[in-house]
Amino acid sequence: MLRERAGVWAVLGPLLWGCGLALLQGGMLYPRESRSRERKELDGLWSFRADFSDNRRQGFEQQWYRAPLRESGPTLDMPVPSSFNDVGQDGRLRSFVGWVWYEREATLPQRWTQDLGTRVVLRIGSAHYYAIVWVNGVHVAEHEGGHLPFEADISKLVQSGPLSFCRITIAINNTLSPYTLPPGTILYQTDTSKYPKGYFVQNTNFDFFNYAGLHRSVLLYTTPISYIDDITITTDVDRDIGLVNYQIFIQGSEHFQLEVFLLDEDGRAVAQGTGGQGQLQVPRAHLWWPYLMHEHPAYLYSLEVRLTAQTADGPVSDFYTLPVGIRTVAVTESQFLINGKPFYFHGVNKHEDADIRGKGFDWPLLVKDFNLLRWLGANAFRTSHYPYAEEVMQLCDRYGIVVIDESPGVGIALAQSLSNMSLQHHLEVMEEMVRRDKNHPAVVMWSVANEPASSLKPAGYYFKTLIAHTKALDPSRPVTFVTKSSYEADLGVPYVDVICVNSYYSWYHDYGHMEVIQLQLATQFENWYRTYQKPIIQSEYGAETIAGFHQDPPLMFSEEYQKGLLEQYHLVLDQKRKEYVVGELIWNFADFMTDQSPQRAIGNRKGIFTRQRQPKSAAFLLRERYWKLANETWHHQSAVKPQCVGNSPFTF
Ligand code: BDP
Repeated sequence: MLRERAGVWAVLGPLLWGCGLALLQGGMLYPRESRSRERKELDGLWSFRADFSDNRRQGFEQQWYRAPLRESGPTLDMPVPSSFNDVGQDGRLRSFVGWVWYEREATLPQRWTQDLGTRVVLRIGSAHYYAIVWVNGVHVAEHEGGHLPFEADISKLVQSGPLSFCRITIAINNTLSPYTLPPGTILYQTDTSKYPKGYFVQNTNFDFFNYAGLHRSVLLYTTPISYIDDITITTDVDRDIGLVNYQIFIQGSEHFQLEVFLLDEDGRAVAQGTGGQGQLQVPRAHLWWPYLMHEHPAYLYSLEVRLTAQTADGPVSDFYTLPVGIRTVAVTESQFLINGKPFYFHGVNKHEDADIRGKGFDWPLLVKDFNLLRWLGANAFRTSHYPYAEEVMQLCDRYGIVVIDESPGVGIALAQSLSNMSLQHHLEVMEEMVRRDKNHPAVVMWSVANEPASSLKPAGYYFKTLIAHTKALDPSRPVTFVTKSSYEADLGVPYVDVICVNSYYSWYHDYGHMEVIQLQLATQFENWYRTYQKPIIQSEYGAETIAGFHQDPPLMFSEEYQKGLLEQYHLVLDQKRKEYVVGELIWNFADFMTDQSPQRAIGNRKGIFTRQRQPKSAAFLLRERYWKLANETWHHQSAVKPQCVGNSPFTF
């Protein structure tokens, strides 16, 4: 079997993949407008074609990027951002594996094409999975992996001729290999009595649909040619003084001055500094507190960075403003501390997933989800099982929703996917992820993987190296991965700061027998804690539930069974959270799409909300629980405590 797979890769590999990745360089600041920066979103309809040729290489053989896509064959209208899978009526496209081609023309403001002091950057928020980008037929970027942004400086191309528009072509391949994140395998079926010639399927070991396409905005933005390339913020607190450590990287000039101002929410400067690095001190600082932990959660200052650089053509200025939350995070033997106070994660696991758009970013959906989270009294979520859109992280900062930020390290099931080649890619993905999300106060912990085969022999070295690397990239946050292995067999958990455990008692085991949950769950916690003396989060638990199915006494798949199962978990969580359990995250916030299988009735139905975001009975149960927990963990001096009243998320 393994040999067969390797053989497949020898054939498909060169056919499907481009050249290697460049080493990670520079910053990946979110593109914000400022006095010196403009942005232009390219959302909307793009031209699209899937390459259905047998080897999926026709697009390269015929160089579809050289001329407008419509000239090399028929095209479809494809919305961006969106997955391409569910918008059409062609079943072949839904399950397509291989290269798809996107193209769009953008008209540029004259200043962008004529002012040589302007730097024009093309930024792709997420292309799943491998992307190659051309502008006016010229190769400008290549990127491996969905979920994370990448950029290309296209100034020279757009400033070299009389054209006021540019043609952007993006070829994307959703093929997964044992060495990608997430991993997958292509299985060729060669028995011609059962399968047509050349028949293959893509298999994965993760439980969500492998949606693909341009999932987030593609945009153009400008900076001056000397510009603020990256900012790194860490914060600390000394009595009532907030400490903001900053480090700023500049590109395009070696001679420059930097000024930084920290503004409070009323726009008043509360501290200022100069130079590329330093510490700002904020007396009587407003700390960034999680939602439901403080009367004024999620206080955000603004760090205004002003650059004046000397260039051959004279002085150049660049301005960038970054939201900053002052807070601390620490882990003890049995507690997770935010600003020195014990924090209990009561929240959810999510997916980027919805009808029609698949994993495509969508503002109404995002706002609805945050309204539901606050209605629920959830103070946290995990970005299961990949980094979410930057706009999601920004809302978490603004609302005080705490995030366990997870990498796409999901479905690592084969020994091959724990090889050095996989590890190397995983280290690079962690670099990209930390680089993108390091400044979000809402992010309190990195999760490097979900349910890997952590009891296989190579897992020890793999996770030791991966976690050490992540800590070196960001010494200010704890690191974990989510396990489903047993406490005796797991070779990665020795290296984590917090143990995150998934378990599905009375669902995947002893199904139908809720009476075993309390004993099995208590044993699970006791074994892990006795072995490691580290705080534990129940990072997944839940039951498949078809909204509207009712059975009393409860039967599996009914709303009553989901509620009953949750209640059994809560009894044990209520004992153990007095000791060392520091959180509970339900699986899942909402129903979501998966591959087809006899276990999945049009997707995974473990949501407490349907895929259309309507509540099942369990949502009301959790809502009552989360608001009660919020009340218990309220740290503010004021006597006013959070209450869950009516439908308002703001009930103070
Ligand atoms: C867990 C996985 C999650 C699945 C869930 C389930 O982490 O991705 O969707 O099981 O089976 O093991 O519902």
